[in-house]
Amino acid sequence: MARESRRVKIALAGIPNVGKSLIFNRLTGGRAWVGNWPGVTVEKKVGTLRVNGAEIKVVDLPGIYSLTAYSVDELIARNFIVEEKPDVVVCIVSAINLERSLYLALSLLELGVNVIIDLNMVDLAEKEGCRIDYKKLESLIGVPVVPTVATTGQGISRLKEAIVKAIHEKKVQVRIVDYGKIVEEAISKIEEAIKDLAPKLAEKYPARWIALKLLEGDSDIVGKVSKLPAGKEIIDKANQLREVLGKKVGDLESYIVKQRYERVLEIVKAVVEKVAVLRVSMTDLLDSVLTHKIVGIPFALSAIYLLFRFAFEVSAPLADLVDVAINSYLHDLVLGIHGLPDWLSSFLADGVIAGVGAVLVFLPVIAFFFLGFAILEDV
Ligand SMILES: Nc1nc2c(ncn2[C@@H]2O[C@H](COP(=O)(O)OP(=O)(O)OP(=O)(O)O)[C@@H](O)[C@H]2O)c(=O)[nH]1
Ligand SMILES: [Mg+2]
Repeated sequence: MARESRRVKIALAGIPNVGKSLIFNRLTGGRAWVGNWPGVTVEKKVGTLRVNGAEIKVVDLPGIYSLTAYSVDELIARNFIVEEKPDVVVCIVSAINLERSLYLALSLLELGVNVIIDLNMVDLAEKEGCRIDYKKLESLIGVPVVPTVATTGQGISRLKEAIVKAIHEKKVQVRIVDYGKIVEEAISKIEEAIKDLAPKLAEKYPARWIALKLLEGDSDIVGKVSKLPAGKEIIDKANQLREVLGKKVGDLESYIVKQRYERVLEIVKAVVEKVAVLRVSMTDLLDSVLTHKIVGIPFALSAIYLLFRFAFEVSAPLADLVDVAINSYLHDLVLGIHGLPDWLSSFLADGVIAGVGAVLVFLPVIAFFFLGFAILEDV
């Protein structure tokens, strides 16, 4: 009876900046109780999702990258999941940071969580020329995947439906990563010891997860197991195996992280499709018309015509000035010099000055022509 009256509860998990707050608001209508997680000053937000007449408690977990014991936020998230056992954890995955997001998703699955994936920011991924085959992702990790755009609300109603469905159809995928034969054998041995010697612990956590954490040397879990009556036996066994494995694969914690990451990369490679970005700018459009081998001809002829008109018309006052200065003023000045023989003044005025003047008159035209040409070239 008590179990039946227990309020259904879901949690939102995700790496920082994945759109968790926006999704929380979209699910709860933005109304939230805000406080702190017990004993720490990390903000805790709780709201209510109302769907199909049901009221579901929504808890916002801190933004985290994995579920280690190294950070307070990660410990908060995993302790909440283990102690409070939310019916569903919505893991918000960033479509533009799939690797880090999926690392967290796999860590949640290994913890035996009933996960659904909210593949958020699909709009940004598409803009970057990246499409994610979410159906394939779904089949590879064995849990539902719902694409969303938190900023516009796209996909949110399907996310709500998926949450309701997942509450009734628990899917667990603790063996999502294969750690290789020798490590898997060690995991199985520790798992058996846990199930035999600490059955209560195995009810709370998946035994495989505890085994993994003992092999990784997770301080929180080592501490918890040590406190149990049969804890020492389990820890001794794990340490023995750690030592043997350490000689074969090197540092076990790094090895385990690396294997998990390789699985993530395998999944990412299988689901990400790079698509050409169709981003036609105004410049591209104009270029394609203006440089077309047939359509471009009238544009080229018009441009040359305008260039000539620009050169002649803009330079006309300057050319006139040069003409007046040389062909009239200078010409008359030389002719007016007293004492010069007629043949010499005529040679200078009508020959040298008129000749140079005829060329100089064109100088402004040429200068403006090149100016116009330079402008055209830059455009
Ligand atoms: N284009 C686009 N932007 C998004 C989407 N989801 C979130 N954002 C933007 O991403 C930024 C982070 O969103 P938040 O909701 O604050 O993310 P968060 O996970 O709560 O971030 P932290 O609490 O800081 O870790 C904001 O600027 C959002 O507008 C999405 O689907 N599409
Ligand atoms: Mg936030």
